Formats: sequence, C-alpha cells, structure tokens
Amino acid sequence: MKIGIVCYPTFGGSGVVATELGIELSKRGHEVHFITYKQPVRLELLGSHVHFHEVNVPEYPLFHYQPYELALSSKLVDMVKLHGIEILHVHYAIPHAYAAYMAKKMLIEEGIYVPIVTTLHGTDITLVGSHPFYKPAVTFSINKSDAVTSVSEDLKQDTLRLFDIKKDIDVVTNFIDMGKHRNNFTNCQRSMMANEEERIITHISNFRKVKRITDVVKIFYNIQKEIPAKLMMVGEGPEKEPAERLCEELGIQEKVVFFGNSNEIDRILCFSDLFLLPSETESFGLAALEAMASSVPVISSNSGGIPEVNINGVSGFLSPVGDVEGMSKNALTILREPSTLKLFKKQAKAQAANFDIHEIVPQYEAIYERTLKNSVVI
Ligand code: GMT
Repeated sequence: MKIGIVCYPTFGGSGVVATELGIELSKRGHEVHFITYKQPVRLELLGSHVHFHEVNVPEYPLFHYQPYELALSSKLVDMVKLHGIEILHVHYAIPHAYAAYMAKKMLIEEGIYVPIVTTLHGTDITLVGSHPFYKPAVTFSINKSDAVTSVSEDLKQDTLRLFDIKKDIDVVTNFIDMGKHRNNFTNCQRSMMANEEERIITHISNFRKVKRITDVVKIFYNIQKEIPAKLMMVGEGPEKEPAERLCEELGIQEKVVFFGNSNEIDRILCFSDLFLLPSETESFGLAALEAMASSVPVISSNSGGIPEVNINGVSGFLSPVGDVEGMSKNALTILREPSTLKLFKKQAKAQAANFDIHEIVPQYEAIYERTLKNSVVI
C-alpha cells in the first residue's frame, strides 16, 4: 500500500507513535510518505520506502495567523497525485483530520478518491478538541473520517461522551518494539550518573501542566529522605523552570539532573530503576510503556488510559491523581528491597510485551484494508 502519514513531528507521543508506525509499515513492504512541517524527530532513516515531504507555510505579514491547514491540505493533494498515495492516516484530529478532509474533497473534484484514517491521541480530544472554539470542527472531521481509531478504551469512551460521534471507533493501542529492548545496553554507563547504592528515578515528558511535574519532584523528595537516590528529568516544557526552582527550595538540586529533550531515551531508561508518571490525565501513557519495555517499573496516577497499561501491583503501582504520599510509599515498596525491585522489573517488561509492535501494527493494516474496500464518497 502507499500510505500518507500526517503527524506532529515533535517529541510528543502522537508524533513518536506515527513515526514508529511508518517505519514499521515500510519494513513490512508498504511505501510510506510522511507529510508534515519538519522531519519527525525519530525518523532518522529515509529510504526507498520512507519519504518525507515538508509542508511550508510562507510567512505573510498580513496574516496574524499563518494558515497551516491550508498549506497542509494543498500539500496532501499534490503528494497524493504525485506519488499515487492510496490512503491518508492522520494522527491528531486538530487540524490534521480537518485538513485531510479538505484534501479529500479537492481530490474528488479531480476524480481521485483517498480515504482517511484518523487516530485520536488524547490531548486532541480531552484537552483541546472539546473546547467550544474547536468542537464543531473536530466533531465534523471525526465523523467525516473513513475510519477512526483511539489509543485506549478510555479515550474512546471520552470521545463518545464529549462529541456527537456517528462513527465506530477502533481501539488500537500505542505499541513498542520489544525487539529493540531485548538487547538492552550491557553497559549504559550507569556509574556516570549515580553510585552503586543509589536508586535512579526517571521522568520523561513535555513538562506541560497535565504532567504534574511538581508531584514528580515531591515524590522524589520523599524517596531520597529514605534511601539514596537520584532523579533524571528528561524533556522540555513550561513546567521545567518551576520544577528547577522547587528542587532548589527543597535543597535537592544536587540530586536532580535536568537533561532537556533527548534522543537517548533508551540509554537513560537502561540505567533507571523506577519511572514516575503522576499525570492529571493520559490517554495511554506511551512514556510509561517505553519505561516498562526497558524493565523499569512505573509509579503512576490511575487516570485516563494509564490503568490499561500499568497494572497495579504487577508492573508498578497506581494512585489517585495528586496522592503524592501514596505514590512515594509505593515507590519505596518497590525500591527498598533488591529482590522486590528485581521482581517488578521482570513483571514490567512482561506487561510491556503485550503491546509489542508486531501485534499492533497488523491491526492498522487491517483497518487500512477494510477502509480501502468499504469507503464510499461522503
Ligand atoms: O502527553 C503529551 O503531552 C503528548 C501527547 C501528544 O499529543 O502527542 O500524548 C498523547 O498521545 C500519546 C500517544 O498516543 C499518549 O501516549 C499520551 O498519553 C497522550 N497524552 C495525553 O493524553 C496527555
């Protein structure tokens, strides 16, 4: 199949999922075309089966807002015609599903029919999409998609609750390539980060408010009072500075490393003992799955789709949002005894294996095939 993928090319989970999906589809013999404003961060390898087409939005001073959707829909039309793309898979409803629908309509005028698969990732629904300013356009674009998928059952239910949806929604979860995590680094240079007796706690995100970054710092503060520990903070975002300030106020700045965005997530997870994800909400929590695949147990909140990924008492523990004390206690339960830590590490990895890429990507392929077979002009 010739598949066009539209995504946000940044460090966010939706972009990561879209990129890893495209790479895997290309390995399975499909021709994949990424169409977005920048080469996706995890897309290192462009080959004969993976192409990247940049959407340019020329700056024009008259426009207060540069019209990205317009440029994207025009680019989609051009790329579909030039490369014979058969199906468009858009990740994130805003504005991708909307732009794809416009492209589809323009192509119909030229006698070309390209169905659209829209994948909902969470923030496009729960945090932004349901805002009254966007809701009519988001509802319209979802209903006009030929197929709709969501990354968890919880997000599907949220979507049905918040919007008037007339389409079936297939749940296709986030995934992980367990093969990549099988040969974990034998030497990930742990000794550069911490002493032998120190536990390494890690958090990775885009440091937005929804991630409750100050909870991460407070949980770590409680942990390091009881056992020797270091905290690795990976990512960039608006909550990074307040977190740095809080570390100083609590006098733990020597024990906390702020990495910024990193392309070495695997290496960081390789030397981690525990992952913290106390988010206000997560449609899925890809970062937690990546940690688990690297044998790192997860202390998380129990909101959104997280309980579909992190299993209480197995791959880690879950607590209500904001329960810093409960999360700290659970973290210490895992970290205190080497034998307990070993058991949770093993169980975390086993749970991650349920989301192996080789189980999930065929589900997308089946949806593409079904959509190509069934799609009708709407
Ligand atoms: O978590 C973020 O802030 C990034 C966001 C995104 O839009 O890329 O991630 C969302 O999509 C990921 C991939 O499907 C999910 O694993 C994340 O849980 C989800 N984030 C939220 O729902 C807050």
